Amino acid sequence: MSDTIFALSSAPGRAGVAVIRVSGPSAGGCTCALTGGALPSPRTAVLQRLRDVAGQPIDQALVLWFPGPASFSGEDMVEFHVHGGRAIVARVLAALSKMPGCRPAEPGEFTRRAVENGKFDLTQAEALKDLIDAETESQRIQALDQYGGALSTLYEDWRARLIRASAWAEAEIDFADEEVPLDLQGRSKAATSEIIQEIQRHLADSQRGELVREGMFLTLIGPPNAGKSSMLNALAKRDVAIVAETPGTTRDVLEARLDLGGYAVIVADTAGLRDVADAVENEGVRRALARAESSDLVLLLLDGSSPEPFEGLPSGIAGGASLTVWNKSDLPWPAPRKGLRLSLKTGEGFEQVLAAVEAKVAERLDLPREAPVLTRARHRYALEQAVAALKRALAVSETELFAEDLRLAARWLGRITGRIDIEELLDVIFRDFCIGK
Ligand SMILES: Nc1nc2c(ncn2[C@@H]2O[C@H](COP(=O)(O)OP(=O)(O)OP(=O)(O)O)[C@@H](O)[C@H]2O)c(=O)[nH]1
Ligand SMILES: [Mg+2]
Repeated sequence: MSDTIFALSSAPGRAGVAVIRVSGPSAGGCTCALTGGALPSPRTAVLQRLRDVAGQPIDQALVLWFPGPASFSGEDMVEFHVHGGRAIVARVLAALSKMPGCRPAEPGEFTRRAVENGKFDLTQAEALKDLIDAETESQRIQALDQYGGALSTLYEDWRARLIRASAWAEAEIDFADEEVPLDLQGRSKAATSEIIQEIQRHLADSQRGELVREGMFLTLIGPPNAGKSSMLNALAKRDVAIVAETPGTTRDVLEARLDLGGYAVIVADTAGLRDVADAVENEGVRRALARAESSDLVLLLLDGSSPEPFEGLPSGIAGGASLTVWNKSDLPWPAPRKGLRLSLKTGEGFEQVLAAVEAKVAERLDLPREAPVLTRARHRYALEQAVAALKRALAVSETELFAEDLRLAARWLGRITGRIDIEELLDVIFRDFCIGK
């Protein structure tokens, strides 16, 4: 019999309400012990006074009883909604820890039990963590879609079709000496090619799902004093970077995680590009270029009032700048400029620049609504392995080897949803699954 686990499920700290959850065989016993009465009706909120073992009142609480298996974890569960004071929460947790068979939950343990009890699969457990972590609309929508089973359905469908195709191939081995009525081998190969194409289409998504989930990188780059740090502060609506008249103020890469048009974007401010003798500033320039090279978008910010021509971005930055913006439109400009006009001093043009940045982000990340997208490197790796096995299968002539490679590919797909090798995967996935800590 498993332990009964408990934890504060709402964020720690002072709040109007705090939710403490208990899951396991003693959840009902804990409820009766704390309330001093019978179990409430299932799934009905009941206001009850909680008392400790000595009979001292702790708080008035809403008690919700969820008998298994119709609960989040699949086990008997109870939720205590207490007033969210630290002393109250500490007292309830202390009372629970004294109950026989009860112990504090490990991070992610409620969800882990839900997976083990078949309430949902691994992609849904990952989506639950993404939902809790979602900071932007796109992350929320994507996570909710995955939590609803969009990826599970897709991967399980491929897996089921592969298992069927390998069964066809094996049937042909069994019937080797007899007349096989249908071209099973041919059907099996056709199904395999079709699945390869579908997985490859799913893989060729420019990593949009992963970028939505993890955030995409936007780098501000340009000559010293152009206003890059002012731009970061304006986008972040707070003082992230030091702004000063001295060219060469910024030397490190500074970043802020922002919500731009509903997407998570990590915006980096960098050192102004110029050739100098100063070793520290040179290192700053090297880092600026390295960051721009590895970014998804590059915003080139130039000083429109400066008479010195900008030599252009080094060729290392593939694709060049995604956007060119000329700052300091409040000052006289020596020549007309090609690109967006902006004054970070007066705010003129800022809305247009913001809209242009958001449009670039959306263009890169806008997700096709019809098909679920790949959201994790773990899934990508398994899908690539599956495709490799399927391609090998099509290249061999022996039916046994063909069927074996198909089963191997099905195994890789099963690893994504957790149909196989579940124990090993659970450890990896739930290690950092931790709410409010
Ligand atoms: N007149 C005017 N001054 C601006 C504008 N934007 C920024 N500045 C000023 O330009 C100077 C440089 O701004 P920063 O934001 O530090 O420029 P930077 O590109 O980060 O400079 P480095 O870190 O040295 O590369 C500061 O004195 C700002 O106040 C603008 O639109 N108009
Ligand atoms: Mg700066």
